[in-house]
Amino acid sequence: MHSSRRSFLRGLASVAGAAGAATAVSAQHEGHTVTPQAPAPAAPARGTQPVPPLPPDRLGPGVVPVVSPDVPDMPWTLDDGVKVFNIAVEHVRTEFIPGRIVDAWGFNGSIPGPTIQVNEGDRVRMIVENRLPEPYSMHWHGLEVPNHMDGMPGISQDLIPSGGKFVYEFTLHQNGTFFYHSHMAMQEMMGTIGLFIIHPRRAYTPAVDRDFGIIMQGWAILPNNTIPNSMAMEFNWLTFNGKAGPATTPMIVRRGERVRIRLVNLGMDHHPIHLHGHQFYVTGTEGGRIRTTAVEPANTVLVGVAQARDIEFVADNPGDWHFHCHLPHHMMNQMASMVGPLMMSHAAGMRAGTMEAGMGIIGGAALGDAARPAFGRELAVGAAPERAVANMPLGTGQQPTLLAPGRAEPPNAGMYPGYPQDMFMVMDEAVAKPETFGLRPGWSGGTMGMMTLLRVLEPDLFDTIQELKAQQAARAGAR
Ligand SMILES: [Cu+2]
Repeated sequence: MHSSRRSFLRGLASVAGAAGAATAVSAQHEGHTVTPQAPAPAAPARGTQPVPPLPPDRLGPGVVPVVSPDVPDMPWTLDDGVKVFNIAVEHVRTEFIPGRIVDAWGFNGSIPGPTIQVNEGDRVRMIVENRLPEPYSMHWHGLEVPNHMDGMPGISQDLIPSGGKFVYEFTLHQNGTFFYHSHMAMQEMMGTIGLFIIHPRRAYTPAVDRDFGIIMQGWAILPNNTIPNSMAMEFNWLTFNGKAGPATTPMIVRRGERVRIRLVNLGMDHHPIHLHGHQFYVTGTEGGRIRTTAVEPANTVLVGVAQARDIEFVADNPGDWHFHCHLPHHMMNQMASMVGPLMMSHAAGMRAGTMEAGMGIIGGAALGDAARPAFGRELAVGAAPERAVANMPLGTGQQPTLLAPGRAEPPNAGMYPGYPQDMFMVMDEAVAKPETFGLRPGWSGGTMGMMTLLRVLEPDLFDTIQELKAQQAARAGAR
């Protein structure tokens, strides 16, 4: 049963391959004289350049694996020289910050999906299983694959029905930062994206010591809901690799190391990503490596939707540095205009409302006078100071829906009556992990939304954190 299924899948791939090889014949208009053109200089067809393959389980000389904080790597098996990936697109329950539970869509239990890491020259087979309640197809963003492997619904393939599978197979002749995602717009907004890193045969010059990968996503999730509104045009949760600050795991580097960070953006907003304490060079785009003579220094790089940007720098300024989107609204959690009375400690239950009545939040129109204080348009003056308004699990009263059992509540939650959000909410303990060891107490208060940390550490602290990580891994293994 199992082997016949496998050969069926393989057959599916080869049938698709034959179809894609068919040559289109163009019709000529009658009566027109067609002047024969000189043949174009011979150029290799896309995807046919000979690339000496690496041993499948190795990276090229000087290449270091990409670390994508908070996201696992996608495992693969080898079948007759082909790297085989099993990718299931499915519902995933995740947590943006402690207590903020989200039900969205991802791959293999992760949002964004696990990071694919392969080598230039590899042949890969992607067995995509659709566990969504609706049809699906997978697009390989930026990859020069045969047309019928491109995952365009209707154009290049039939959609994969719910419960179905489709096998993609192609050879990788590029290198750089790519990604995989649904080609159905609303599915993109539900989270279906993952990194697809193709390592070069040998390291770029100069080689880096650390290589990180981060995917940016924006979400519209009403208070007391766990499911993103994929049609919304206003976004109140912004994530790096599926986590919002301060739950984003810091990037740990040793002082003096050369670092690459790969940034990928898929959503409704462009993100200017800023690094503190250092200048960097933009060394790559979603199209591949930038010529060394063309790089320019910066400390902020705009990563547009559907773009990738690689940045590189020497981490020679010791300390803990913010690395974040610089759009002010993207440096916050649970945006104020979507919160208001629903989160009040004395609110009598949920008021579902309607979209028409104000983004589904409160009674009355969102732009009407009644909603002015709740929407933060009358800060201090008309903001109903007797009301405790918080953007987080509240310190007082009942908060029945989103607070996971056993979570410590931030001590200052709800302490600014009428303020549209708690601007400085310390939750060091709730997000503590080896990578946060040694941070200044209170650090988590200023790290929200699309923010993380680059920690440029002296060897002692760097080694201590590695030891803590090893202990944590050992504990997890023992469990
Ligand atoms: Cu942003």
